Amino acid sequence: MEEYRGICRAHTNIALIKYWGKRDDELILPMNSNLSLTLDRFYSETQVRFSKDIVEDCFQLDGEWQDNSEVEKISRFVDLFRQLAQVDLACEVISYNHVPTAAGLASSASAFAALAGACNQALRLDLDPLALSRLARRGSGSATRSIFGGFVEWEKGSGDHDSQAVPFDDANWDVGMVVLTLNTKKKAISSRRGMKHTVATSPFYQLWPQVSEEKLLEMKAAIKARDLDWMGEIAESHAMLMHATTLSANPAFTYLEAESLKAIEAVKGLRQQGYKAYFTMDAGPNVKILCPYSQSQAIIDALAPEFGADRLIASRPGPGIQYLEA
Ligand code: 2P0
Repeated sequence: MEEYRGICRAHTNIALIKYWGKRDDELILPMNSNLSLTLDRFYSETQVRFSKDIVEDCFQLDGEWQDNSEVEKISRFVDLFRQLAQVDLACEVISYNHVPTAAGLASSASAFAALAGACNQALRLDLDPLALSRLARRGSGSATRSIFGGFVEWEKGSGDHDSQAVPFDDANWDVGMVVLTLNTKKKAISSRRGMKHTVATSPFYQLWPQVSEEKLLEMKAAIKARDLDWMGEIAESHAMLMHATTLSANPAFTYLEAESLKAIEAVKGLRQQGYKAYFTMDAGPNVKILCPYSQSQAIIDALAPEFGADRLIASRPGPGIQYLEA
């Protein structure tokens, strides 16, 4: 019987220099190069099976079969791999997100990176990691970076052929993140929609590509110097630049909530107590704290009285994708 299987694990990542805005919606080409840290604590595991037995594409996530609109997204993505392999079989995708629901982290980065890896293995495409990151990009921009571990740069490139992630630093030193979850509800404005609206309507957005490239260069120097204070200052500044573009969109919107602002103040308070702790925020209200991993438990202990210990999760840097036995 003609059947191909693959199974792959990919970890999520948090950007220190944000991806915000596309120059090509179809190919998912970003306006600016960006940089993230892959996290060990949160990952997706995805199994794909192509077989004549399967009548039509289907997709199960965390034990639940998904509806047509979700299956369609997966099908379109898997088509890229079917075309490369010249295979015309339907597939079954079974995926688990090992992201505590309470973490409130988006999982599209780890999800599409894991599915890309699983398809690569199943269809014996033998794609190298750079080629795989270009394909993961077509599922979700942030998935581009989840192919690799440690600090990863997504080079915006000049087109589909070179808009890809490259590993920048293995992060094999005392660095990590604490995720502070403030709200786990599905966000009202998806990243995809939020960035599109911002690019189209914010007069501040024209500054974004240039400023981001400058901050990226500085961030790379700070990482190479392993200077966490310098990294943290750039990360905070760049995150707020992103949120300023949403506040200046028309109509304006924001992902910040009242508790996010409290958390930002609390992180600044930690610094006054001598911790190396710096915040970043993405397309949601949750706050991620960049810190030396060795300080993460003390930071959790310090924030727990105000925010609750069950809403604080520490992570070390994580690895790139892992092929698991099919
Ligand atoms: C990032 N975000 O660099 C930025 C910062 C959110 C804020 O990448 O439309 O889910 O699928 O490419 O990758 C989230 O956006 O968007 C994201 P699509 P994606 O992490």
